[in-house]
Amino acid sequence: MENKTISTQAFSDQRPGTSGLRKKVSVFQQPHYLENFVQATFDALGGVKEKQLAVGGDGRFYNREALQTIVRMAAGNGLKKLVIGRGGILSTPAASCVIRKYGLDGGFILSASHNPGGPHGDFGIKFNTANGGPAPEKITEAIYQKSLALGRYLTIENPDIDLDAQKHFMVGAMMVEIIDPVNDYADLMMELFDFPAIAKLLQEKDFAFIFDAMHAVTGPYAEEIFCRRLGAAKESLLNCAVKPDFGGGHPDPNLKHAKDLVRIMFSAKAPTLGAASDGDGDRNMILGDNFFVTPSDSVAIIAANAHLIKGYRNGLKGVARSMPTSCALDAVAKELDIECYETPTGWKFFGNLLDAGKLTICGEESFGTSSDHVREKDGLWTVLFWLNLLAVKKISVKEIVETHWQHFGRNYYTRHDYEEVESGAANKLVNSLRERFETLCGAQFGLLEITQADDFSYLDPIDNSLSEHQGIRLIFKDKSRIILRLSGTGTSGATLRLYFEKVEKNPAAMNLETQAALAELISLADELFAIKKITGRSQPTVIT
Ligand code: G16
Repeated sequence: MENKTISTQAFSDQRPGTSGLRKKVSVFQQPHYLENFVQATFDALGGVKEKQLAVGGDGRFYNREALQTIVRMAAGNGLKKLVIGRGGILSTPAASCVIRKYGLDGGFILSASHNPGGPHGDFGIKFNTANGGPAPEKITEAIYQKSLALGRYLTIENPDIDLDAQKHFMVGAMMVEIIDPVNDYADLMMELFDFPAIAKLLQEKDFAFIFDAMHAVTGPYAEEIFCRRLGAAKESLLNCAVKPDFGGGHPDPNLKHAKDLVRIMFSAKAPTLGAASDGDGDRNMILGDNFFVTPSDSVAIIAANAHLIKGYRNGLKGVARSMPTSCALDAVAKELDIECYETPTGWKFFGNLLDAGKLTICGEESFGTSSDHVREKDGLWTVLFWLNLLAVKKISVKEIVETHWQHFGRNYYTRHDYEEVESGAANKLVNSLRERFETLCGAQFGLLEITQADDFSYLDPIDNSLSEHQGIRLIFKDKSRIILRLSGTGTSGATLRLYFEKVEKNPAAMNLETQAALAELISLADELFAIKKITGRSQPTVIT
């Protein structure tokens, strides 16, 4: 087994986005592209000699090939030990769990999350640190800087390893351990939730549950947790075979892409709870019988009811949401008399607060919720939380949400995405708004008065790092908000995200259709941002 130093040329486009480096598969298949990023990461860590890392992915196309490359490079760089999920599989929350449980120095997760897979789809790689969470900006920036100057990478000559048997072996001087990708994570879930109560609920005649794994990574996790450990019927699970192209689907658990589940949940014989998860298992969608739970409400309801759930009986240290997420969580924090932190979009921004013991629950509008049990958002954790809550409350999902609104008020909320917009046009739109903050502040449009127009920036209270330009905010006198930002996870052109929120405290006005309730704000945004004129688009691509 010969150590090799391979000469390479730097690529200029390896700056990680909101969550790791995501590109078309064909970009990753270019000679040296993946190798350069992996070497830049090792170099940014100051080398990996004596370190122990994990690696696994969401099973998408190129997962196994990339993993073999990482094995050879890890050995070539002198890594002490590499822990691999059997079959190359580790969901994002399971990777976080494994890194924490075994005290590893970090790990690679091979995933482009909810982006489509297959040879013409997307691939991605992200690095998580020893706390199990996404590398913070100072590390991702260091990786990028290393990638710009890279002239060589280290590897060894070694045949592909067998990824499918659970065992220990050596690759050169590096120890490899292939672990069951599901067990550690499933054990952790059993510590947090009342499995006997959920198992009992699943057997009740008038209760039905359905989970859609969307042919992505949560299939084997769902089979182990819901069927083997909780006794759910096999028929409760949809699309559990992990497929490299996600069965041709788009593994994003929202009303547009989780089609099979949505059809069932919005039918005459809908089950009590329906849920779906994304490519790498960190996102979730929660549906009741003919009812959609908006993710911003889900995290608020989770926080408000956490004291009823085994792992959270001792109360919450604090909560956090990303800036575009609705302020429903803030109302809960106020009543619980705990801090609610507002961070930029990206799970990595919760990491410091979680590590400092300031937070228990956090969530984002982008279908992400989790707690301090790992350092990633966690799709199945959220589904188990809702199952456990239903077992305690014995009312429907809709009743849980409506009771919450009656108590805390309803934050009407929607996100409009304009995908694959020409990048120049998207930047023009954002920049022209930035130039108008002064005139917008104080402007009146009908009954709507803008009291704040700015660009969100975040000073991390733990390490004092400053993150600027994290989204444009128009905040109105009645606390309504319009937020505009560019996505950091797309792979073609730019994705414009517009977020609309209106707070309703009048119990008699809480049952409007969401788009109708927000219609005034939506048409104001059309007018103020000149979306059609600048981008040529008259409709959003996706509404959630
Ligand atoms: C990632 C991040 C999330 C973020 C989401 C959307 O999720 O982990 O924190 O909210 O992207 O980001 P953007 O609006 O920039 O596209 P995932 O599930 O794609 O890893």
